[in-house]
Amino acid sequence: MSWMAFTRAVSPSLAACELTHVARTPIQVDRAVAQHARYEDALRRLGCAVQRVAPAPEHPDAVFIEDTAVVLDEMAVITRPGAESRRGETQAVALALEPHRELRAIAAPGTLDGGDVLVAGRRIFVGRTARSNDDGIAQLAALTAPFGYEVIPVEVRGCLHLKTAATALDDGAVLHNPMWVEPAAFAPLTAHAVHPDEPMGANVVRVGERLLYAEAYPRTLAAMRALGYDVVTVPADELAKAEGAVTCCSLIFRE
Ligand code: CIR
Repeated sequence: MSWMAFTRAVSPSLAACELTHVARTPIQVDRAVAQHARYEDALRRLGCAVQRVAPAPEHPDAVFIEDTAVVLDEMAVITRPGAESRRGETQAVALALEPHRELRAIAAPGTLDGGDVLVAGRRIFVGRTARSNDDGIAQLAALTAPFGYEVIPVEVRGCLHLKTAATALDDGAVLHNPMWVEPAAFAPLTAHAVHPDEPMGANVVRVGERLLYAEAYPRTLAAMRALGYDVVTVPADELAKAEGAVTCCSLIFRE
């Protein structure tokens, strides 16, 4: 078994990105491009074959490819992003995924962002947010139920996506920020909290047993390592100015 990571180039128009909970500050696109390249290198070091989907320079948020699809072992679901400005991002991702998975799609009036979809084993936790509505969540549940997945809606408050508030460390544990999501929502999984000084630190990429994390959250990093997790870090602060975290920049799946 091998791992594949789809990524997408940082658009020159990144500074015109959607922003919801993050104040707009100047974004240095060159710096974001350099951080993105280091992120791709780190994915390779974790064992992923990295493939870039065709760039979409007209879409400021295209680098955040995670939002455009939910890729499971058995199939993939092309999303219908909650932000209208992002709907044109999905077509090229569907084309790139087609050789790898059978595809399904979320249809109007459903909306779903991949950033709201947290898969842990056969459980799929989905954030109810401004980006993902009940219709989109119900469609995802109907599409994945035949493969034995259970979709569990989760209330999220104060941040963009469920995965801003919580991500999986393994199939039995999540890292979360209790300000934005109730740890009980993930029961029976163990919920570890971020360090209170690092509210944006709940987003971690998982490649099998190994984790990729932003270097900006050293206290939470130390806690993860103390729990025995194997974590590599990358700089990601320029992409964070566009309200994107590490999971947002890839679609990772088994080949
Ligand atoms: C947006 O608001 O859509 C982008 N500026 C950030 C998307 C981040 N994606 C993610 O968390 N999965």
